[in-house]
Amino acid sequence: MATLHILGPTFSNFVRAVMLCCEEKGIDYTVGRELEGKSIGLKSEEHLKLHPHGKLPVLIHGDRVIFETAVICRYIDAAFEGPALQPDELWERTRVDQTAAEIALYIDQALVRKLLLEFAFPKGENGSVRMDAVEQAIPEARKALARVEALLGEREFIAADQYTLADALLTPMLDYISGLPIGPDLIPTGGALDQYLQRMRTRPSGIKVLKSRR
Ligand SMILES: N[C@@H](CCC(=O)N[C@@H](CS)C(=O)NCC(=O)O)C(=O)O
Repeated sequence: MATLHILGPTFSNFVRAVMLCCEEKGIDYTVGRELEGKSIGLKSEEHLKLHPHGKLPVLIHGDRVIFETAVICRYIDAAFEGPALQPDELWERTRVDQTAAEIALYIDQALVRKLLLEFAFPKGENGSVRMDAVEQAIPEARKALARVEALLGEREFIAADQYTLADALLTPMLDYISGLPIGPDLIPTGGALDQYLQRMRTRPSGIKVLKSRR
C-alpha cells in the first residue's frame, strides 16, 4: 500500500488541518519537513518542484503529489475508508466547500497571517512582538471571529450536521488564537466559539493534533 506523507511543519495550521482529516478517517500517515530522509527547505528547488507556489503542506501519496490544503482534505476523504468528511447531498456539500474556501482564504488571512504570525515570528526590535501591527490586526480578527460565530449558529459543527473538512481547517486557527495572550478577549471563555473549540479539542483527533489548552 502507498504511504501517505504530509510534507510540512506540524506547527502549521494547514498541516494540522490535514493531520486532523487523517486522524478522523483513522489513516496512518507520516508528517514533517523531510521527504525520503532529506529535509526539504522552504521554497528550495525540491520544494518548488512539488508546489509551484512554494507553500506547505504538500501531500505525497505514492507517486501522487497534491497541494492546496482543501484539495488535499477532499482527496483524503475520497481515497480512504472511514467516516466521511463531507456530506453526500449536493447543496450541503456545496455549503461545506464554500465554508472551507472562506476559512482557508479570508479567515486564515485575518487570524493567522495578519495576527498570529506577529506573535509566532515577531519582527520587532530584538525579536519583540510589534504591538502596533497587532493592534492594527485586531479589528479584522474580531470581524473574522464574528463571521465564524455566525456561521456556527446553534450547530455542533461549522458547516454541516457532521464533522467535515471545514472543521479540520478552522480548529487549528481557533486553537492558536485562543492560546494567545489576547485569546480570552477574542474568544471569550464559555462563549459559543469557545464551547465549539472545546468540543473539537476533546475529540480523539483534537487531542492528538491540537496543542493549545486554555
Ligand atoms: N493556499 C495554501 C496556503 C498554505 C500556506 O499558506 N501555508 C503556509 C504554512 S501555514 C506556508 O506555506 N507559508 C510559507 C510561505 O508563505 O512562504 C493552502 O491552502 O495550502
